[in-house]
Amino acid sequence: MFFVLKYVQSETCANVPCLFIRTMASGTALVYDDEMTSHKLLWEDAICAIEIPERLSSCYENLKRYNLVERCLSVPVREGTEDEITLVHSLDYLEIVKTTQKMNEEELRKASANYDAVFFHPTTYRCAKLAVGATLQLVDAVMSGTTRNGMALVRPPGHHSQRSAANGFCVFNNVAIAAKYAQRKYGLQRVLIVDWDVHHGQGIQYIFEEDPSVLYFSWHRFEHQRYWPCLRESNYDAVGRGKGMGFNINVPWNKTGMKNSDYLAVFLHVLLPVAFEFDPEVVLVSAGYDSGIGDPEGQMSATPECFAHLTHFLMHLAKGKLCVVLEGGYHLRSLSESVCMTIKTLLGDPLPSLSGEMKPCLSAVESIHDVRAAHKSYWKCLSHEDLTPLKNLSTKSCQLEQGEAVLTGAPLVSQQEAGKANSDEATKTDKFLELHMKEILTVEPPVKTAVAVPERNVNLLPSSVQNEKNEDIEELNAIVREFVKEEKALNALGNMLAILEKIVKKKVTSGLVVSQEASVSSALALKHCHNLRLQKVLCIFIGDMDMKIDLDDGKVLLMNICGKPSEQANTKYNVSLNWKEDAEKSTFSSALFGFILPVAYSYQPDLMVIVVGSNQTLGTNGISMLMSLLQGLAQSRILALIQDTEVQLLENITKPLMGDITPGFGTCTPALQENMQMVKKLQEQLQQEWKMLQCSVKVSLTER
Ligand code: Q9C
Ligand code: ZN
Repeated sequence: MFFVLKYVQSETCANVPCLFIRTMASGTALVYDDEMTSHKLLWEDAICAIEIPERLSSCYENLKRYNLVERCLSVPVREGTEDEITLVHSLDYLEIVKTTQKMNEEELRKASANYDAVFFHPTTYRCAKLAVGATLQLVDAVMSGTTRNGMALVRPPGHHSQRSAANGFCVFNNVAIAAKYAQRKYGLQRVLIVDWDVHHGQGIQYIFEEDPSVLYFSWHRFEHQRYWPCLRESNYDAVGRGKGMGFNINVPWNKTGMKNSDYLAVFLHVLLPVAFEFDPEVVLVSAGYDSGIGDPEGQMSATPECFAHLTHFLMHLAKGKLCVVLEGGYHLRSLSESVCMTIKTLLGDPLPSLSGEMKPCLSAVESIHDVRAAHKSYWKCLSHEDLTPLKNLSTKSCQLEQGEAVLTGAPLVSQQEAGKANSDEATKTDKFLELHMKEILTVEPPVKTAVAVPERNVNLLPSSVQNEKNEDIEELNAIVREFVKEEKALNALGNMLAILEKIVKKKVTSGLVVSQEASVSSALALKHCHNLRLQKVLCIFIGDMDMKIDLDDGKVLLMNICGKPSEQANTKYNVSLNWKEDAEKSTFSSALFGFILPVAYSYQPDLMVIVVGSNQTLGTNGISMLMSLLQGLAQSRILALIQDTEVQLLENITKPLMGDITPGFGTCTPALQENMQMVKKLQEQLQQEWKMLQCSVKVSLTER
């Protein structure tokens, strides 16, 4: 690696204090009551046997083990009222469920048999009311501003239940009721429901199918309609009906074994662009963890930290108002670790890096392609794509042949054999997770953000700052001297290196430096990263970059986002995004989700250096959004360098660094045509190098 500086310009040396900012208090509600463990299966039933009380208690135990319970605001449960339940369900159905309280086992069996995959217990009615009430308590805590976000751990789950029917372990539709309740009580116009359970929440789909005020997203194991509940309307072409067209998004998984990169690809290329365009006022998650590794139902491979990343993305919508509600999840260890990752993320802890190969599988890319094609005419963010659905839906692969048996994916072996194979599988996952969690959960730095800014800019920083002295500044100044041969900027650059070392030594998570010459500072920072033997550094330079970096060894990936087109051709490790300033102040989300994040996640950096130079073209919103969403990478290790002429952006950069997620990004008007074209061209150029860019099958089919 080798740097050429075009020029080195020096200014007077400002007195640069080094300040430290501690983590801000976070507000995460936890709604839980062990009374919801009383609902249980009283007879033998192979299908329902997995929905056990320990699903709830093991989550809570694991939260205690990680000291997460004490960090949350404990919110008591209550019963959902009849008025609340009938926001979604018929009175007749409510009365039927009510009658199960007084039934004997024989009667309970009979009542259960009226529905598909459901069991009633004498306490089911009470628990189902608590599950509704717990969810509404969470909505109240978040909507009233008592907490920023939170999670409700509930049983029975809700997303399969329908207006007049229980279904798939679900009695009352907790999340659907919550959406209606939030709209009524808080006058909301737009609610987003994200259903990451591995099953299709057909109950939620039916309830909001014609309602454009509720955007419902679900991914689900589908296997060309062979997987339960085997519904035609679970496919990607069910986009909503009437006024609700475009507001129902189904992503069918046609293969099992979907992994972190497949889930990430769907978020980046389908959910997030649409969700940011929709601009919800609250986000509700139907959080089933049967989409996680080891689950006997889902048969997928997503590891617990994947749920941290999914949560993190959603925390940036709706000014952070995020309510996560438990649905399925049947491998106890996988479920409870994933729940802990979700709550840690809600609390604002740095995220573990997403593990595994960052390349979506062909089947996932096909599903993504189909969903994007199906929704192209409803969402501006997809409208520029030249997408046609891959298959004519009337063809064989998507429909069951007449008389064809419905297979659930289980091999044709005896129940006993299958049971043994399942428990072997479960033990294997237990062992894997034991090790995996030790690997990904590293000790967190005691300080969140270190700052070096000139005295005159301190007032631009949030108030909770703390002074700290730099040791070893002389030693570092020697390195600076070697690099710039100038005395004036010595202390400023020395301080920058001190902060960089603190990040690498995990004494702080991130750093912020105001610099007189951003190009010089960043070149020096990258050189020092090299000295410190960092393997992968992602450098995003925003604005005019007055340095030339010769990169070829993959240790630095440079993206320059600027208004002027670059004369240099793009290469794998040196990319120029020519982003034109936009009078409409349109968001930058097409570049962010369509290019920057896919490339960054493909690269999996150990550290990020984010530089804001002069003439940046992203605007304050664009910069905030970029800084916020990059926090999911490199365990939030970011060194931010800001040209001193751009200090008005200090707040937009510092707040995301500190994990302050409250600012909204505003409405997402479509980007300029030329910006859209630029992103598309880059995607095409680099999708063989950075596989997370792949979201369409036309180019990649043969070359993969
Ligand atoms: N052959 C939830 O995860 N499986 N419900 C039925 C029939 C039912 C899942 C299999 C799975 C229900 C909330
Ligand atoms: Zn499920």
